[in-house]
Amino acid sequence: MLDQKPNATLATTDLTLTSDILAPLPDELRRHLYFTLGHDNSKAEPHYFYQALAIAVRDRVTKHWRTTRQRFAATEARRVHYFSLEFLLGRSLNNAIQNLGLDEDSRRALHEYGLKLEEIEDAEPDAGLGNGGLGRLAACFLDSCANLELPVVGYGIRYEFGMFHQTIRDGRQVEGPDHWLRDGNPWEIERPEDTRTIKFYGHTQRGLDANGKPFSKWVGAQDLLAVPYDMPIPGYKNETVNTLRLWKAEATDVFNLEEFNSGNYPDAVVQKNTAEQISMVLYPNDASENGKELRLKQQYFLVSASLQDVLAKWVDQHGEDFTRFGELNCFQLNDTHPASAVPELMRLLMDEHGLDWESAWKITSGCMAYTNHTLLPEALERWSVGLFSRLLPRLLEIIFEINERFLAEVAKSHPGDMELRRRVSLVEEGDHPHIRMAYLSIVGSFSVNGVAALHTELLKSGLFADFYAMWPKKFNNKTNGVTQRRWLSHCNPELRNLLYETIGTEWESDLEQMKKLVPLADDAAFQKKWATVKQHNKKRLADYVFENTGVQFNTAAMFDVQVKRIHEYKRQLLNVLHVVHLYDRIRRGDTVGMAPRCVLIGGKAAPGYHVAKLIVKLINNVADVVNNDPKNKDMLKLVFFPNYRVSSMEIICPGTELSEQISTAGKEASGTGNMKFMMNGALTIGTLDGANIEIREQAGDENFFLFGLDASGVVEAKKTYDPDAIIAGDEDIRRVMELLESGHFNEAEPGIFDLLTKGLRNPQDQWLTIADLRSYIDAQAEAAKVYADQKKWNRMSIINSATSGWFSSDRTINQYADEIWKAKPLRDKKA
Ligand code: T68
Repeated sequence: MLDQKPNATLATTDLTLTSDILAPLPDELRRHLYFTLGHDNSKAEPHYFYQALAIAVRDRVTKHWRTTRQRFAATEARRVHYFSLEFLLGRSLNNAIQNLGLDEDSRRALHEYGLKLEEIEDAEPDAGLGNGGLGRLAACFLDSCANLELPVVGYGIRYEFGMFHQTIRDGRQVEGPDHWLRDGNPWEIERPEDTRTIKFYGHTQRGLDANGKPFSKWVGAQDLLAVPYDMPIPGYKNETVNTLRLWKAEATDVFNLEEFNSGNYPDAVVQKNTAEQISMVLYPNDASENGKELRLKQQYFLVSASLQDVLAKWVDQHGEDFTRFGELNCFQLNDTHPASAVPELMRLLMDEHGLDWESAWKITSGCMAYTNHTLLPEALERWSVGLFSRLLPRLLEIIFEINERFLAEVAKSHPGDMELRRRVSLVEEGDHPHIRMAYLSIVGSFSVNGVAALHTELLKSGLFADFYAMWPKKFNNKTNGVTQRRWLSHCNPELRNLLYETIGTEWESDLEQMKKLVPLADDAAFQKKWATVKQHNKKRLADYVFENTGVQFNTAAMFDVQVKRIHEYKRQLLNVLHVVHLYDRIRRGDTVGMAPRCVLIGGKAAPGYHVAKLIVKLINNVADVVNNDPKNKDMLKLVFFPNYRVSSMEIICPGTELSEQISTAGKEASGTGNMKFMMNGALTIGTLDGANIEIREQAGDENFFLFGLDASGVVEAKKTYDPDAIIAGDEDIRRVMELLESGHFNEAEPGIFDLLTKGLRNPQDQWLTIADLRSYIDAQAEAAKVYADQKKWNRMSIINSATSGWFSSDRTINQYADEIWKAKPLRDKKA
């Protein structure tokens, strides 16, 4: 441990300084409204109040941000750098208010203007810098790292346009731009002094150095700049504020003087635009790679800027001695998107810092760790060798050498096994050879993890079996989690208060404390309070649904919700088939045992994913018919919720009673929405897939509505799958298909859903929707039966919340820190 004295003194002086400058929050709000923003009366739009309050709160965050940096700088602990192309943060104001304990002050400050905190918070645009689970996981992880006081920095891209804005026109998804930075972002601070230069294109040049050793140099490249913007990540009431560093791309010269002097003004500015394209927009594909040059540029841009950042700080502190670099740094790669970190760190260590291959490899492969998030083959990244050699010629050279050395090792350990060498090669041979980014990540890392127990087992036995056989110790599981600060405490204030009065406040930092609710599951008085909270949250959700869709939900009905990206494997179609089945029963007057239901489906489809977009259209068409059928007297409602995002989940999840987690077994790596619903007391209807399995283990089999084939059942069933036979043999299913195929839901547009119905009947249908439908309908009927017995339902609901402790991202991050990162929390020794 270094001597902390000089820094401690500095920190104290600074603290006094900043707390002297900051006036009480109401005064700060007024000051920012007047001086910073130029408004001084209560008629200013909520947006200005949001800005003023955000700046006032941010100033208070800044104080701890500075002391956290100093604290980290003063110790020699292992640093973790979390590399991710996505951070789906959502809103920041409430998070900061909550974590700094400024709720009352903020309310008081706004009260003077007759305003409510909730209205003001609504003016903040979501930071939608991610597609779905993977990006939101990164955001939950940062929250937990700050809560646990771990020295972790997030590195990402400051996309000018985040996840697209979804509207529904004639039942179809229409994409619009998400210009979230238009009104400025009070949560970021530009740090131009840490700008880095990034290279693209050019070629390599080989030669011999003064000692006769061969070297290769990257020459003739085009340069552009990476400018960092830092966002504060406040820990929960612990005076720790970590950093998320997001890079913006800029041209080296905003203005090309040569072009200008030759009279070509427009071309002189073009360079700026080409450079800035790199951080312009988030790719909206959540589960398929698309091979676009700009995407590879984004990946390398993030990786190179971040690694240079870490190395520059290292050199500042340690000079050119890298002996302990591997021991004191760890890079966690969020999927393969930042996988070029492996060859890039090699390049920087060798070409910029003079290390030899062996030393550079020892460091690199000792400090990279890779998380896999998918088993879907279409999502596995492969980059064409041609593109790589044009864009990143020196990196390709390094990848080839990594591969050569790796295959030589394989040849030694498995002499004569050419087939194995072909299978594990980082280069997929063929007319158009490709680099396999997952294999590059495995070979270049000391740790490879999946995100739920089943997922990790499937990686080991399937996708990565050859590598598992070679390096069994590299592979480990880290079941995902979510932060209870946002996904329970913040989004469900009534439940939070009930928990405060019942089990205290410790659960906010230790979710296992929820277990204390178990003995209360059958307590009539507690059940009543529990049910009242849920009822209020359902009312809030019903109002929200009405505002956004014009459809009125009956709060006495069961709220049945599926929100997530639209994808065939997630089987929103299965959900629709069940709704059609209920509708069919209502039309036939067969409503015995049926619970009134309001079904909500929401999520975005990748703009180029035709089938997913057609599913959105089907949901909307079915909703239209069902909601307007005179026979359906409030027994059944269906809505498609538009523009589903982090801030809508904050209202949707507390009001949900039944959580739909119905993917084809073996396809959903983990799921994290399932965990948020569980915490908030929803019951899950689900398959044995991803983290559902662990949810059922924690809650107990009797508190989970299970249906469908398991992962091995899916593999088996595919061999003899005959959906036509199943349809013909089951009267309910036959009627559902009949309604769909007769054009009942698309009278004005005949045939538009044929692709979907034909897909369902296709024996090659990968998602086995028809195979699971009977079992799903039965499990839904069971859920309806239990719902009629509210005492039983409430008991199950309480048990679900009470046993959700395992799904806190604090638990997940503790496991990453102990088992992968070997990182320790830096406790503030308050003098
Ligand atoms: C999700 N993956 C998994 N990918 O589907 C989900 N992909 O089961 C898991 O819970 C979650 O990751 C967290 O581990 C994604 O969300 C993407 O968003 C994505 C984005 C770009 C390219 C590929």
